[in-house]
Formats: sequence, C-alpha cells, structure tokens
Amino acid sequence: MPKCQNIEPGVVRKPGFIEFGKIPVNQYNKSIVEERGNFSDDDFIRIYHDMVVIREFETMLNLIKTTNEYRGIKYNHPGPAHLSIGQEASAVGMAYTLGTDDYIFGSHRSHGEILAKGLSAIHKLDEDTLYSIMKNYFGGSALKVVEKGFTGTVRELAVHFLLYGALAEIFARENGFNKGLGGSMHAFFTPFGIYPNNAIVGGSGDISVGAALYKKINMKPGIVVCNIGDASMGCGPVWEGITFATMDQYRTLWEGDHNGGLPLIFNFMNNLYGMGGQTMGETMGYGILARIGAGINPEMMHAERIDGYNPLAVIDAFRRKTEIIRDKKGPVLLDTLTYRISGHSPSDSSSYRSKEEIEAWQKVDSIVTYGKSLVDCGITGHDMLDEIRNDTAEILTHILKLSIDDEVSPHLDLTTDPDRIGKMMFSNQSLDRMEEGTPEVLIPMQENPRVKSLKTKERYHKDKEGNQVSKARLFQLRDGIFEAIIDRFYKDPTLAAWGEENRDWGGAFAVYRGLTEALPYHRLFNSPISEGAIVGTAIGYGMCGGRVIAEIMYCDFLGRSGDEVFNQLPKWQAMSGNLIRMPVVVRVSVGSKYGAQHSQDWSSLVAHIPGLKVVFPATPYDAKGLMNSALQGTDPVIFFESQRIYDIGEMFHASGVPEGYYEIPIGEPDIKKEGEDITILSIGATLYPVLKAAGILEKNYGLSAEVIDARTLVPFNYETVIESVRKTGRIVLASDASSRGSFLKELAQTITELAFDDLDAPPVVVGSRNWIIPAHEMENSFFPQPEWIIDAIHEKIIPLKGHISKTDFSAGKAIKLNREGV
Ligand SMILES: Cc1ncc(C[n+]2csc(CCOP(=O)(O)OP(=O)(O)O)c2C)c(N)n1
Ligand SMILES: [Mg+2]
Repeated sequence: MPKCQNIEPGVVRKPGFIEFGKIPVNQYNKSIVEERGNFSDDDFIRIYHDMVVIREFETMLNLIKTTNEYRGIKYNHPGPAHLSIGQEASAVGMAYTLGTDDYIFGSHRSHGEILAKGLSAIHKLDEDTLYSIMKNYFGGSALKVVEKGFTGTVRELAVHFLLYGALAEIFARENGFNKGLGGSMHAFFTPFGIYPNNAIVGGSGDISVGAALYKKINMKPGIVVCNIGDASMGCGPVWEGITFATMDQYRTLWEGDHNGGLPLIFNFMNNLYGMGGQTMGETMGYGILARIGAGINPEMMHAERIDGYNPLAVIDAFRRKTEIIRDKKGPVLLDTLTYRISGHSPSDSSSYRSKEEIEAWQKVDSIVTYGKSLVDCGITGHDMLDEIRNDTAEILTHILKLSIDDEVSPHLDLTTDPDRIGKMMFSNQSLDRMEEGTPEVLIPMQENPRVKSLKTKERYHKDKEGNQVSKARLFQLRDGIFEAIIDRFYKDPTLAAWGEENRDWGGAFAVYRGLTEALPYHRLFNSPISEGAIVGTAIGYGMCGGRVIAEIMYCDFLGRSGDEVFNQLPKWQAMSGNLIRMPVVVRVSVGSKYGAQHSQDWSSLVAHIPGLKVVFPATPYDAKGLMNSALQGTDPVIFFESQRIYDIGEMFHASGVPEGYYEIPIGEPDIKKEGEDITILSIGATLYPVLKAAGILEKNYGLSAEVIDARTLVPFNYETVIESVRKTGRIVLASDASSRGSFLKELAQTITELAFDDLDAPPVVVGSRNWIIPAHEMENSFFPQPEWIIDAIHEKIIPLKGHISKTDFSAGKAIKLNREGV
C-alpha cells in the first residue's frame, strides 16, 4: 500500500513562527550527599576506580610513546595512541548505566570508552557468563595468558582480560581483541557491547544509526550510543546520520511495535578541539554544540549540554535520556563537555592552546575533584584512593609486561602463513537466513501482484515461433533481480532494504515494484537523499547481524558514499579478526542518457578496494542467480546494474530464466558464445555491442570470436579466460568504464602474465573515452561501439582483410592521448 499523507496547501502555507524551546546547559547541580540515595558507597568508589584505570592506562601509553618506558619497562610502540587523559569522567559516566545489550560505537579516541564499558559490563555480568565469554573468545587465547598464575576472583580476572585484550590490540598482537588487526583506533569487543571505533572522524555517525535500526527493526533489546568528537559535527556522515535517525516516518508510518523513535544517543564527547582547531570560536559556528539539536526536529533531539567533568552529571543524563528512548522518543543528542589534557597524539606540542588553559582544566581535574568529594562526605578515605591508584598501576605493569612479551603475545605470524590476513577478508558463508524466525511479510508471495504478473511473462526473449517477444510480455533483467530479492524477504527474517524512492515509487527503475505490497514499512523504506548514510546505516545493520540491501540510485552518487564504500564496508570483517560478518548488498545502478554526472561506470573504483565483492551481470538469468548468491552470502557485495539493459530479456538460456531458486557462483566468468579465433571479454552491458562485433567478425572477416562475460570483477576466476586464450591466442577486452585505470586494464595485465606464451598479440583494451560523458545523442562517440572493437583488432592484433579503420587505435594516437591526459 502506498502511503497517503496529503500535503494541504492551506496548512503548509499558513503564516506563523517556528518556536524553539530551551536546551538545558549544565543544569545538573546535585551534591554527592544528595545522590546517596541513587548510589551505594561501593558504586561511588567504583566510579572513581574506573576513572583511575583509564587515567593510568592512558598515562602508561603516553609514557611509552614519549619516553619508551613505563615504571622501568621499556617498549617502543610505533603505532597511534590518541589519548583521553582528562576525559575519564565522560567515559565512565556514559558507560555506567549501560548493559551488554547496549552498544557503543566510538572514534579514534576511544580507549577510555572501551575500558569504561568493559568495566561496567564486568560489574554487571555474573561470573559464569563472564568466564564463558572469556573462554570462548578466539578459543580463549587471551584468557590463557591472563589466567596463568592468577589467584583472584573471576571478576578480577576479567579486568585483567579487558586490559590485556585492549592493550595487546593496541600493540597489534594476535591475542588482542581483534587479533591485532584493529589496533588503537578501531579496537572493540562485542561481547561487552563495545562495537567498532573508527579512525575516520565521524565514521560512527551513520554506522551507529544502522545499529539502532537493527535493534528497532528486529525488536532487539538495548540502546546504541554513538560516541564521537565535537569536531565531527562538521562531517557529512554525522549530519547524514542525524537526519537519517530523525526521519518522521518512524513515528508517522512505521506501524505497531515498530512505531516510534530510534534507540540512539549521539553522544558528542566535546573536548572543544579537533586536533588544533577550536570548535567553539573558530571552526564551527554553533557556540554550544547542543544547539544543533534545535534545528533537527520538533523535539530538538532532547538535546542537552552536560558536564562531562562530573561523572555523576553524565550518569544522571544517561538515566534520564535512556528513559526517553524507552518511551520511543529518541534519538537524543548529548553535548558532553570535557577536556583533553593530553595532546591530540603524543607528538602534539599543544601549539594551538595556552599553558594557562591546560592548567585551568587540570585544576578542576575530574578524578581529583571527584575523589576529594568522596573523602569530604566520608564515603572513603585518602588511603583507599591511594590504594586504588597503586593497585591499578601494579596491574597495568603486569599487563604491559604480558602484552609486549613476544613469546606470550606474538604478532600474527605472516611468515609461516603469508596469506593469513587474506583469509580474513571475507567470511564466505552460505546462509539462507541470518537468524531463525518468521519473516515479516504482509501477504503470501503467490498473491503479490507483481509475482502474479511475472507468471504470465515470457522467460526467453523469443517465443516458440522464434519471434522477438514484445517488452510488455518479456521477463526482464529487472524482474530477475526482483525475484531474487522477494524470495529472500520470505526466507530471511532479518532482511531489510532501503534507499531513495525504494518504497511507493517501486525503486527508481522499477526493480522493487511489488515489494511495497509484500513488506511492512520497517522492512522496506525510503531513505533521505543521503548516499553516505544509506550505505553507512547498512554497515551498522550488517555488523550487528542483519542482512540488508542498500541502493545507490546512480553509480555517480557513489562518490557521496565514498567513505562508507571505501573505508568502512570492506574493512570491518578483517579488522575484527574475522569475527564480524557483513551481509550487505549495495545495489548500484549505472546510468545512461543523463550525461556526465549520471552515466559513469565506476566499477573499477570499487574493484580496487580490498574487501568488496563486485558483481556486474548483463542478463536476466545471471542477474537473478548472482543476486541469489549475493543474498545467500555473508560478505559485502557491490551489485552493479546497467540502466541500459534493465528491460532486456534472456537470450542465452533457451529454457528461459528459471522460476525457482538457483545460484550463480560469484567469481565465475561465463562463455556467452563459443569461438576459435579470438576471445572478447566484456563487463556489464557492453556484452551486447561485443556480440554485435562478434557477428561482424564472423560475417565479414571469417573470424570466429569467443565471447566471455566477466559477470563478476572480484573475485575472478581467470581459468576460463586463460583456457580460451590458450585456444584463440588473442584477446580484446571491452567495457563501458573510461579506459584509463579501468578494471579492463587489470584484467589485461593479469592475462598477459598468466598467458604470455599463448598470446599472439598483447591483450587489447577497448574502453570508453577518458572524457565527460556527453548527452545521449552523442553517447556513441563515448561508449565502445562494435566497430571500435573491429578497428582495434585490425590495428593491434590481426589485420583484417579489406578493413579500413574509422577509429584510430594506433600507438601514435595512444601516446598522444595519454600525453594530453585524455
Ligand atoms: C575524515 C578524517 N579527517 C581528518 C582526520 C584526521 N584527524 C584525526 S582526529 C582529528 C580531530 C577530530 O576531532 P574530534 O572529532 O573533536 O575528536 P577528538 O580528537 O577531539 O577526540 C582529525 C582532524 C581523520 N582521521 N578523518
Ligand atoms: Mg574534539
């Protein structure tokens, strides 16, 4: 059912004013005595303890980085360490109320948050659960190290485990929480609800929204906290994440239990600086960060500035804001004011701030102030606080020794197994569904209007008499993709899809027509025009355990989701030590007819990035089979679709596109036409001009061409191509991507290496021009034409009798064009 929300001119044209309410700023003013009803003495002391642990951990790292020594132990750590000395109260306050069902995401400066959340989890979990988490994590490798000779309680052991797992990770050791593949800026430990931290400023700004969507869509317990810095408010992914998280539809259109706001807190750890840029007074204009909430939605995101120098103020805020979220009125924006006493990194000379400023913040140091207030009201004495600090230093000394011992804590062994990291790039699983359960669908599939209509279509492009079937009666490529997707929606209860115009419109190119009738709003919805967040939220959704299809309407808009596609989607499986799976399919539609910013084939850009599978089908049969495989897998797949062939019928399988389920393995090129004299390898829609070229070669020049459709770019099985080249000795490669730096060049180079002895001539690439793409009327001068392929063969591979080239493929021309950069 399409939504029906009439927009009345009489209503929206009415004059008036937007009124803003008040945003509280540092309103917490309770004393410890007043808080005694909310905390036991042990709680008060635990808060102090946790802050001290963070301070000592960071101080130890600071000393290691700046002096190569901590308490007599020498070590050189070449990697990063963005420390949070000064910010401890904000981290401990944030984590205090959260349970392991509550997930935190963070930034490059998240050691403190990891430790705070870990310590909070250790306090809350029972000892059996704690022990089993430690025992099962990577086969208990970290546990074995800290358990040796340990005599304390399981809870105390878990503190050692947490410190060791985090430090070993920072030092890139295999026993680290992510096998040393995450490191300081990415470390995480999901059993305690600690989700990835992100070295890309603002990177968590949309990924965390996807995690909150996962919880909301699948009715999972807990909330999500996105811990990011104040300067990240200038980042696109953060704005896109905020707008995605505050869409009206959660309240206006999502139904039943799914109605209501996202369970998410954007918690800006506001230390008032980027690296050296001051966000208040220099690089931003908000003055007080919480102000941003006012413009976002009528609830002003329940925004508030809180004093992150007082752990109790932060705990108080999290208690109140969690209630708002439980009432389904989220998301919330917190401006948690704090200060980074340490440098941005240990090499920071603090040239951008005065000594007086740092000293002023040191004077009100949260650990000292809080400790004093505990003593003042008789909760504890100085001796106890000294003991906490001394014990912490002792434990950290022990943990440091373990972490830097190459015998106890080796790095991943890449000498014995040089492919170790390669094996972690993909999870390569085959799963019907990501978890058991009944899919949420609105009608039996057989009652779906599109499914019914597809039953009447011709699944092969010619009818029994051999006549071309009209487009209206033809089962088209877009139908193949639809069939795979709707089938998965009836199999996998976690599957959700979003993108621009995905619902009522039926997808910009009618791939999703019929899905609206099948699915409740929360399983298929329109997103804002936020390509970054469309992919970013899918990443968050995927890493939490859900399968998801995100759509980019035009390939050209991939640029808008550059960070998500290049830095996030491909990396988290390996950066987790292969614990996280990323069942995310990104559908990318390659345009045509709309000129320079709507017609580019950027498949080579994504094929270049390790960690993505890249698919580009050219037939309905392949599109359905490959989409089935993409949706059966657990890896990120960039699924290219060409707008030029959405309505094409199946020409290669005379029995037509099967109605039932089948898979085409990702990575296998397919021979579309057999031949003897020359191989032509094509990618995507270029298959059809290539087939025409093959026809001309045969008819006019008596050359039999073997046509191979790559179907997939990554992974790619070269054997089919090499075997063909062994037979033909010649190969041309063609695709719609601009030829310079294209994937064709990669293929050509690898084929040269693998089949040099079998080749009579070098592989020849026929790509598109290195220009802007002109209007449709001039496109034939841009995209490879059948004649170009003939000309290239004539010029570079084998002279064709009587042929006169129209396009100049000579070496001289190639040198000239390259010199000119076109
Ligand atoms: C996209 C991106 N741009 C720039 C950087 C380099 N950089 C790392 S941290 C940082 C400052 C971030 O400030 P903020 O978000 O306030 O976090 P803080 O460091 O203060 O904790 C910069 C510019 C980066 N890592 N990512
Ligand atoms: Mg900052």
